[in-house]
Amino acid sequence: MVRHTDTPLTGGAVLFRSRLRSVRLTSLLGVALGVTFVVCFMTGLLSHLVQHPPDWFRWPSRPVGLYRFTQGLHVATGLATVPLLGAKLWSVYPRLFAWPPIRSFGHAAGRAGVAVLVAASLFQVVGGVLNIAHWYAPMPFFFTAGHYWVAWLMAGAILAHVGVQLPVVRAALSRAAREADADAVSRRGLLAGVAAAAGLITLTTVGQTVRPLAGLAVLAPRRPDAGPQGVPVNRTADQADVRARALDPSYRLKVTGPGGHADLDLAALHALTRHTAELPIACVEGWSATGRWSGVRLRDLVTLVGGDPERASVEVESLEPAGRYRTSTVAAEHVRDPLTLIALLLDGEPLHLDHGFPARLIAPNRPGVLQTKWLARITVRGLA
Ligand SMILES: Nc1nc2c(c(=O)[nH]1)N[C@H]1C(S)=C(S)[C@@H](COP(=O)(O)O)O[C@H]1N2
Ligand SMILES: [Mo]
Repeated sequence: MVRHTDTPLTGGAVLFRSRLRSVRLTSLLGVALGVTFVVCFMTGLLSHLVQHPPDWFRWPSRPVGLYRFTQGLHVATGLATVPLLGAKLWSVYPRLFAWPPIRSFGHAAGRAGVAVLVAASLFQVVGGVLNIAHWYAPMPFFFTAGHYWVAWLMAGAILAHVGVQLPVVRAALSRAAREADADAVSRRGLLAGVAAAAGLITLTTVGQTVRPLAGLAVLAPRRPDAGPQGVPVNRTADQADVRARALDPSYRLKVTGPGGHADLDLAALHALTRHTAELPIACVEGWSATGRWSGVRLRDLVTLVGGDPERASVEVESLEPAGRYRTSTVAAEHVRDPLTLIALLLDGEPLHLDHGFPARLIAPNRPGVLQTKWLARITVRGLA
């Protein structure tokens, strides 16, 4: 059977004696990690584009739950990576102590590439888990920017790694290698264990977005049904420091467009034609929950101030005095969609303060971070 070629330094044979380690095992785990990485990378890139759209990028408003699906997949594959990555690092870590540590320039470059890959992978997985746990203390940088750039670094390191290792992997996974594999039975047990761990993590977290599995979501940081009005909350009114402003009786929603301006108090908002839509909040952190929202169509407000509801884009602004998510842009695709609402009610009741009372944006197929709460101002932009 093929063992890894780097020989651990003296004593290694005793230290690292598991017979399960082999090029074949590492290759199998590598293929599995390749699959989870590609899915995680593509869905993550998509989420980045949706949140920071360049000019050429258009994100549709339908199907309403598309982002819920892609982001649920992003977080689920990221979490499933944890045991796979752990097992893969275990399968090769004796090579860390290979002797001599550097044999040639090429060997040194290869080891440096692997070091970058390992560091980037751990950064992504650990950072992602800390982020969904809302534990930012160990990350003294803006998480999403770090997560995004290191993903590219990781993609480059993986491409280089695959380029170097592909012949090794192909040989290790060939039929001849499989037949010559004396430890196949116990290795299958190990792989089954890793697969079971990945499956268990998925099963106990994916309920945060797949509602029928909600009862099993014991490891999920957010339960899809735990929160006021049956919908979770990421940032409360007190955390956002909007309580006084949101409850102020002189509250007005200020709507500005090319044809005029409207200051709408609660009574005026409630007097406008009301519509109801069943739409999910799909948080980038992987949880989602469907609500029955009622309120005013955004396109009707655009018309009210003389904008073109088919072509206008809109800027919404929160009462929140500071914070990254106090404003968002609603592109024309979403403005014109009749399901895009300035919601006043959730499940027939006035919005809970933590869900954005007096008024919030809710649009189909839109990341949770862009479903701005506690709206203060709506500005209709020209044609975009
Ligand atoms: N003004 C404002 N709106 C906001 C946020 C915020 O921090 N400030 N958080 C967003 C995030 S990250 C999510 S997932 C949704 C959650 O909405 P909910 O609390 O009603 O479930 O609100 C969004 N709207
Ligand atoms: Mo979110």
